[in-house]
Amino acid sequence: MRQFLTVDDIGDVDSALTEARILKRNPHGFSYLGKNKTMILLFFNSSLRTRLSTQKAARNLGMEVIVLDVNKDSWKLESEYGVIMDGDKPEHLREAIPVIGSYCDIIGIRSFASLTDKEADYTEELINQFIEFSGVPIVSLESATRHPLQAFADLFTIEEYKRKSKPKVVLTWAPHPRALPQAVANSFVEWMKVSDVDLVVTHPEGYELDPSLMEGVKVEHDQKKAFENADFIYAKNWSSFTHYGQILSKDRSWTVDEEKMALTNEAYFMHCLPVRRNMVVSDGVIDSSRSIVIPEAANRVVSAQVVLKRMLEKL
Ligand code: SN0
Repeated sequence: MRQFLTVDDIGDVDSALTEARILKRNPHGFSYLGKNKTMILLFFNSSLRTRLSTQKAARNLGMEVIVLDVNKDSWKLESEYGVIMDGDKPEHLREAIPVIGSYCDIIGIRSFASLTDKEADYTEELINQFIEFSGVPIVSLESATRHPLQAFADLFTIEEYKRKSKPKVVLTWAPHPRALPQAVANSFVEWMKVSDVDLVVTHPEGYELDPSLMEGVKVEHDQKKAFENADFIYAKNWSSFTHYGQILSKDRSWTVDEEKMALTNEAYFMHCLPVRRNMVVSDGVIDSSRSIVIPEAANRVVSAQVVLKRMLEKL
């Protein structure tokens, strides 16, 4: 695997899940694979789970890991081409990317959507430059439009907790004080579409996701109706795709609370975290026995480890 950005990069999902089970049971069984190999993790944005779980996964595989907070610890990087660099950015990505690539065997990158330039975000301008110029395999640690390590961990978690072969999985939009990317929702939809689940997406008008992703996906604008008989409730805020990057609603009647969870088939509650309590989800739901946000986060090590193992095997 030379890149991990979308669900297409993982190939057969069932074999990826089988590998995840093996690695979860035996996390240190392949520590020879990463011997004398180095991974660099580059963060253009904040991270807790991704930063820690990806390091843990790389170390389980025997790799050395270097973490760089680009905005804090490095030169400010210019990304535009053809500009006269007389401003506050001393280094261009065109040099920085191959330099970073020369120090390591795999690069992981987190760089959120700008939410101002839809075209640049949805063509994945930044991560594609890393793919083109770094000379090493690239792992998305959340790019402008995708968060594949999260969605893979989510799918694995659903597999672990499901009580029927084809569970009903509901992705619900929830209110938030800030404009957030669509990446987590996009990846969740993309990974659920290739899995054996009955997926329903619910959101207020104006929060339609990228139509090319939503082809064949059920949308129910009545959140309560969507919750009926659900086996998993996956909550997430995202900003508008059509009115790109805008907050159209902060309506707290969309908050996931006990009353709505009572409509479900004793559904499990999931969220990628970090989560705004009593905006996205009530304390009562996230603190209940139905909440699986902690095991879901723990599975981030597993999804990262499957991806890194496959990359190491192909180096
Ligand atoms: C990011 C997002 O894409 O939604 C990362 C999720 C893994 N979330 C946030 O930036 C939340 C920040 C906040 O203010 O709550």
